[in-house]
Amino acid sequence: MSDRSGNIGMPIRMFETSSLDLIGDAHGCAALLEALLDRLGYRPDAAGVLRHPTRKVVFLGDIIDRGPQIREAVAMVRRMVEGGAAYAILGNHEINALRACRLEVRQRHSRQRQVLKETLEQYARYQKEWDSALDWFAQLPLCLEMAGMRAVHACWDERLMRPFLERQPDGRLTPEQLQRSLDPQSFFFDLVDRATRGPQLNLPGNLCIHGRDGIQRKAFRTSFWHAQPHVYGDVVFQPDPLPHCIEERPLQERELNQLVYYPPDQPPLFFGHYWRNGHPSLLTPNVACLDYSAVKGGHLVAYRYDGEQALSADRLVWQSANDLA
Ligand SMILES: [Mn+2]
Repeated sequence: MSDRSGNIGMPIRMFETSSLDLIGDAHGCAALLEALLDRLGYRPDAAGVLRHPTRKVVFLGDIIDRGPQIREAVAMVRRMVEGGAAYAILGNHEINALRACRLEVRQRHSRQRQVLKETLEQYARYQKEWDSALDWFAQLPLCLEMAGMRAVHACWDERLMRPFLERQPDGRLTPEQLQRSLDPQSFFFDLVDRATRGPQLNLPGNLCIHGRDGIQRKAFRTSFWHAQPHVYGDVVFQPDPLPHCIEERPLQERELNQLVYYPPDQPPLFFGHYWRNGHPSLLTPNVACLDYSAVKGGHLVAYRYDGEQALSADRLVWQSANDLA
């Protein structure tokens, strides 16, 4: 029985383990998620919580939006977290939902509005359930640091994360901090933006990226595990390529200062967010991105972590949308 009596964040039947299965962005793909969990050995208990006898899941955020079964995905993940079978952290899509629905922020980008609209439509006849989901999102942590590893939705920037974790050791944003994260001049804006969206660089001049999704962008997502990047092409980390002429353009001092670096002597770091394609692989021995575009016909990817400080690609497990058909 899960506790519905008010303590929404309170896990029951917790046990300590450093055997964790980290899972990338599910984006409303409940059937795919269930299939992956089954493959990983999670089975429903009497209360319907998917559970493993010795392991727990860490969901890396972006459970909502885009996919066909958003309510089901949220319910499955939430039951696991509340049942002590999993942890979950916030993605930019949950932050976006909280801002729109709780802080009543009108989204500047029609893209964000459009994406959230799909979630709101699926919850349209379940308003109480949506309110309750928002309550639950509001108390999820922005990051996790446990069992010798770190997890965040997009990017771990120690310069922002450490001062935050010193104040909030559980990694949860207070309502005031979430409110303050709307102010682009604030520490909490930088913290939430960096953690859930990752670092970006603006393109020089009037250059634009024409994305496959039909959207033009004036900035690109940057990697944070290269010790000494020299040119734009060294740091671009997104499905859409840079305008051809600037791959070889040297990074300016000012741009180098905007980059983030996660060094190889730090604990293993897991994140999602970046819409990777192809055969799942590690980025470095201590950096793993587990988002392989599951909702766009890619793979839902897990890493089976057992406390090792050097990650191994043979611990990646995935379920592909095509295999379910
Ligand atoms: Mn994301």
